[in-house]
Amino acid sequence: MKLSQYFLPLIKENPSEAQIVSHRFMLRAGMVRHLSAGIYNWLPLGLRVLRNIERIVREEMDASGAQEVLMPTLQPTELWKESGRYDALGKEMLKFPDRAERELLYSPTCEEVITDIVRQNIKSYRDLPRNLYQIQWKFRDEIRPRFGVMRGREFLMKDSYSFDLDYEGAKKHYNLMYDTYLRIFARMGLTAVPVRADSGAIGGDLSHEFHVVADTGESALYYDAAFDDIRDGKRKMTTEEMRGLYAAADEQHKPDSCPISKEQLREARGIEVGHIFYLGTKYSEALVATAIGKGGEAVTLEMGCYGVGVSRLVGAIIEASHDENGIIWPEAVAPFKVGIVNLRAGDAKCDAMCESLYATLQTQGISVLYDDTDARAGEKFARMDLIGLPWQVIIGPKGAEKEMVELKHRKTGEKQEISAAAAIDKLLQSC
Ligand code: P5A
Repeated sequence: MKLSQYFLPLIKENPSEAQIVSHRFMLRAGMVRHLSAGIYNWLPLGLRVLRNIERIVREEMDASGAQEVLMPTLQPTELWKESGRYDALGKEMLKFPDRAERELLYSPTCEEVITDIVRQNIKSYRDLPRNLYQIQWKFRDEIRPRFGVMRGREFLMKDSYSFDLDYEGAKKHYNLMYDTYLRIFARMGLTAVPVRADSGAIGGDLSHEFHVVADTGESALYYDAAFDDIRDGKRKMTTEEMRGLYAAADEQHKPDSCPISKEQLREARGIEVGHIFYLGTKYSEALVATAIGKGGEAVTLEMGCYGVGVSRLVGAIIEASHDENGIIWPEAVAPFKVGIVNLRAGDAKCDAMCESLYATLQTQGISVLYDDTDARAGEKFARMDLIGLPWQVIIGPKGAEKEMVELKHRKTGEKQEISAAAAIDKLLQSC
């Protein structure tokens, strides 16, 4: 993509409405625009990141054996009367009548709808177990939407729901999702701390929240210092080992009975990017979702549900990875892998070298944003740093004479003067 053609409305000053760094940078970098309280437009750069996050979630969910479905954003409220949750979420539920005065609800979550699908279409133990997921917009009329996409009213969630014949099956699904979530977040460059948590209005008696440690997080966390070592690359652990580490949300942490020493315990703020629940038969009993078991008897299905905050992750990743100049995208979610900066657009040598590099990288499947505008060098550097692409290739008239470029790594700030050919090799290896 050429920057001269790209819809990338940048903002120079810090927007006054943004209290935290991710919100500030998302507005300044032209990723999103505010439409109404807790409701955002996604512009091209932001949407590319959102889609990358979706792709990672989808790949890992598919690899776990889950199958993708798509449920509507609108639901009839009758199902919520059946489940007994019609009043449970209070004013967070956005309800409204259609022209026939039937009440609809903009989906805040889908336990009822998925249980309805399963009760109508799964009849026997032969059709089980199943784990069905979707990536779909939700609406919760939060009293205090804030921090941009982090606590929105409309937000994108991956939600999945597992159905099993017995507790052992449900527990297996729960553990599988736990491991899958650690993998999903690791692929995004995040170490998420899984903490024991309350189940709230979703229900069930076992749940874990997955948190990204950040000062701007809305929750208090208590956890084993080993998680910090894993994040900092000082230590490697399997998910099995991680599951054995102590970690609890505020309401679950009891200082008197905490199993690890004060020295080993860390207290920090966290952003909740995922939440998994063992539900038991709460919904299957109310909505009568049963299947015929091996002995011919009707079995009420055991359920679990598992959420990832897809749009929240965009903000959470920025909170975890930035400096004073802007965003530092982990490679896997970066909107483009490489930015080419032409320091003298209009100069025949510079233009030719940039165009050739741009074409070569794209042919190799590497996404590139090419700054072909005639802005000043300082402005070009500042905006490349702000939008945070992992690699910058800077081409100016002096270097172009010798077929040399400057390759800058956004994360480390490391710069090297190398030949265009060597830069291509390096980018092919690392992207
Ligand atoms: C799990 C899947 C559920 O809704 N039902 C279906 C369960 N869980 S949850 O914890 O309430 O939400 C799952 C994840 O969605 C994100 N999230 C939000 N993101 C942005 N703005 C919001 N207002 C918001 N509310 C929830 C969180 O990441 C949460 O873990």
